Amino acid sequence: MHIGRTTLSKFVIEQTRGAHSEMGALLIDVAAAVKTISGLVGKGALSGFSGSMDSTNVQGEVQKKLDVLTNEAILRHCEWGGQLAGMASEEMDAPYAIPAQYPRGRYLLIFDPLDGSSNSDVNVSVGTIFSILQRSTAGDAEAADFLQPGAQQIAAGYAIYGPSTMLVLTVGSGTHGFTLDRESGNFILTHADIRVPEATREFAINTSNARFWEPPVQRYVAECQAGKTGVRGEDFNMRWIASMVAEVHRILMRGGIFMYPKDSKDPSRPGRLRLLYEANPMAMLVEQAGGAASTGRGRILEVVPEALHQRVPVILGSREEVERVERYHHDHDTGVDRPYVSPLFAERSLFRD
Ligand code: AFP
Repeated sequence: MHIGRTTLSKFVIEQTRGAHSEMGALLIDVAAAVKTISGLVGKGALSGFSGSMDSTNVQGEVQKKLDVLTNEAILRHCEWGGQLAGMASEEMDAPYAIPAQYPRGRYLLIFDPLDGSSNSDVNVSVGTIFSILQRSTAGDAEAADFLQPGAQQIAAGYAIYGPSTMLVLTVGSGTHGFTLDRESGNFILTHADIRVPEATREFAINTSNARFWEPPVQRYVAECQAGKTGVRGEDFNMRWIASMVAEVHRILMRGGIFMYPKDSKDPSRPGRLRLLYEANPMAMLVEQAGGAASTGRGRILEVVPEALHQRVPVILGSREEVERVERYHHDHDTGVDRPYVSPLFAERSLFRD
């Protein structure tokens, strides 16, 4: 029993009173969608929805049945309330227009309905990520309306479907975690004002891409791997779940750094993760918890988006480590990390052939 404890509904109504009270109602609908998805994902193989569809999404990725179903769940739960001008998602090429029979509002909801979905077939944690922006006027949203820097987000959050289901949320005043009480169906505030530890000895990166990374990331990871024997003088630990939600959740709980940096694997992509519905909401949550989120060359929240499904390098987590990786990028870009070569030796001369 949780009588007297703060429910998500109570929290959002209190936090959004005034200028954003309509957004409070929207967040309650998002939470209802999350409960539906939690039920679906929690059934595992019993749901009959494991495996892939015959379709691909706009990024050319094969869609899982659960990608499509969870996308539908969010659309249906959130389209009717009159708070939204439109929705956009990883699973839809273009923004979703609110059906004619429902009123329109000024908010924009953009989401990844099932992040890490390749993990769902192997019973590893997955999640939902969402971001809320606003339009200056009510009416139907176009793709251009979503192209706002992350610093303009009004709210952001994720749900993690792990051993327990949690919803982690920011409305711009701290990052707060709610745990789903499966008996009462309520999200209960269990992690108020989460703070990311500033220093860490744990990093997360897909090291199979090491040969494609830029030198600053190779330098940082090599130093972590060298541990006590290297310049850091301390041993590090490494984790990789391949589910950004699970990775960010661990970092919010106990610190660490997560990197999906720029690489040369596919030169048409500046990174793997999507700016508007993966990087931006996570960056806002991490910054609101006292951490940092960077592309390596600047704050993620200041990137000006050019396309709905744009990708971006992501380096986020404990502030000291993110700043170190940024410094290594700066060293590289300014040549500080390269040994000085005398012009005498740089040219064909007596000393070189
Ligand atoms: P999916 O949602 O397509 O499974 O992708 C998950 C993800 O976007 C992110 O959650 C992970 O951090 C990252 O991809 C994992 O990528 P790799 O498979 O390249 O490690």
